[in-house]
Amino acid sequence: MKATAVAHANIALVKYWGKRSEAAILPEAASLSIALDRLRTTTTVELGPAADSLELDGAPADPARARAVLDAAGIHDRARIVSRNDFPTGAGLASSASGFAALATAACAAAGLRRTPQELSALARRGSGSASRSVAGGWAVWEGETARQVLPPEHWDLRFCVALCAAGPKSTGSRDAMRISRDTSPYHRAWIEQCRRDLPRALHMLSARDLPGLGDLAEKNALRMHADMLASDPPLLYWEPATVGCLQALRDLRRAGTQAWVTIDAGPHVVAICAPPDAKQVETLLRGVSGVKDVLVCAPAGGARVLP
Ligand code: 2P0
Repeated sequence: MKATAVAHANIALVKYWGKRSEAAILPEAASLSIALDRLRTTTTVELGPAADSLELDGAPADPARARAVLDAAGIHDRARIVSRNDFPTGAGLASSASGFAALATAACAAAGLRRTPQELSALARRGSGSASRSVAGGWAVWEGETARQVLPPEHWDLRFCVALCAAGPKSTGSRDAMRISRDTSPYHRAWIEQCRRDLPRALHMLSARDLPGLGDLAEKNALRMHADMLASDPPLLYWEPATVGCLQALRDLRRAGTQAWVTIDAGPHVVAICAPPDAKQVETLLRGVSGVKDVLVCAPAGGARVLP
């Protein structure tokens, strides 16, 4: 009645920003991501206590969303859940993706339920949409109810340099923010149509390991998502001065001949995408940008798994 699982956060190159069903957490458009090795969550689930409890990095937290995942799995025993992130917490890094992926995987193992990766992905989605992609790991596509690994992490050894551009948690959570964009942004339909055009092109470039092609597509996809956010009412501005500093530094680096592109999630942090030989140069550059607190250099990782 007790099991531990690990899962990695992921960064999307074609983003998920908009739901066609809020109740079921179904995306309007399919998305593509890569799991990141240094952004890892370890979660232990023990079934049988008198009440649900959740401990996140040593502090008590609300277990309501975790309960939604357990209910969807048909697990009605109460659960003691202990979750730990290997990366700075409260920094606005995507810990819900790795967290719910590890939770769904550990909970089913604790209950003795044998679930396919597709089924686990659909379960994790009930906690957080992007968690469906962290169950799959590697290069993952989330479409509809589940995500699947389209290529393994070994397919392409890239580096993802995560520049931490602010200390605290973000102002508006993704769930509320996505609803605001869908309901108020005049660009939202165009954004969703852009994602539908971007995904097949991104998959083609991924399979060909075309870094300039995929990097350029991912950067434009992220900036267009932020255009949709900025056009929302109230406007969703996630950037800090350091975010813009990183964007400009990388643009200048690229003009000087180094191949590096940028993506940004619903937060201030900048993720630079580059080939392994360029990672040191990119890391050093980002560390020199005013306001950058740290840089985590990540490689592709696999999916969620139960620890022995
Ligand atoms: C993504 N994000 O594709 C996009 C890009 C943020 C920006 O998935 O409401 O925490 O739980 O499904 O998964 C963050 O949203 O939102 C996210 P819910 P989630 O990675």
